[in-house]
Amino acid sequence: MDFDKCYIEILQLVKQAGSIINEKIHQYKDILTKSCDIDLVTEWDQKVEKLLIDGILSKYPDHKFIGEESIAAGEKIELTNAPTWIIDPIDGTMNFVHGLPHTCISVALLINKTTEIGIVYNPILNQLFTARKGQGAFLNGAPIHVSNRKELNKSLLLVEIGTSRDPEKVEIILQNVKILIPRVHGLRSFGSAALDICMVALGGADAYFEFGIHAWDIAAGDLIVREAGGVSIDPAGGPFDVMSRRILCASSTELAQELSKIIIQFYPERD
Ligand code: LIP
Repeated sequence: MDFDKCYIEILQLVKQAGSIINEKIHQYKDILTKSCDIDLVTEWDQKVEKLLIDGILSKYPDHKFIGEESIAAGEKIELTNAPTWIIDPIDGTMNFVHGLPHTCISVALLINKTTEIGIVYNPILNQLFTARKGQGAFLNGAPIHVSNRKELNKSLLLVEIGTSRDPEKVEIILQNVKILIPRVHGLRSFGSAALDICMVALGGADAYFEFGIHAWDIAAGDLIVREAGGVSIDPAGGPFDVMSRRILCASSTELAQELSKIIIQFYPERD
């Protein structure tokens, strides 16, 4: 497979998809719900995903997909060794619905379960984060690097509330906020896992963790943060598993491990 060619093709498709998001973010949208009444989806999530999948299939008819909206529509989730595109057409859908310009497209290509290409694109703020395995991470073509911070007490952390209102999960989120407030410089919550990870890759935040996210929210970001010199692990300290619905990424192994030891864990049901 010609990765250079494939990378250029997917970038073109992502830019095309981005112009739809740019055009629609401040317009009226038909809103549907998924797992609960605040798990939102718009017609544009579905249309952007279709544009990306149709575009990829026209060049690579045997490639597989794990796409947020196709899965919501009942397709099976299966990560095999085959070339697989993991796609979130709009990550930060709630932000998109409200017109908050912190929303993005997230696309990753995995082959033999290893991520080769990761792209996260916020078309509203014109932030294109890209990475290819072994080639570094970039924002709009310029190399980016994590902060290298090692100490939790000097760190700025990203945490998310998410859309689950399961009382046990909500309680764990609140307890973790309580545990962390006295131990860190600050906590922030932007509403997009993919962009949170890119902020760690950029060195603008030092760590991010979340329970209950999906492969499509984190697959591209995982490669971007690692190529920027950071780490992704399981929030309990073990190896990262893109299908586990859990992630902790940080600017250094020391920070990731320190954080993993003090947070209360939550294990969501797997997809
Ligand atoms: C969102 C994630 C975010 C999480 C939300 C939601 P979506 O993805 O990026 O981190 O807190 O619950 O899952 O649904 O906008 O693609």
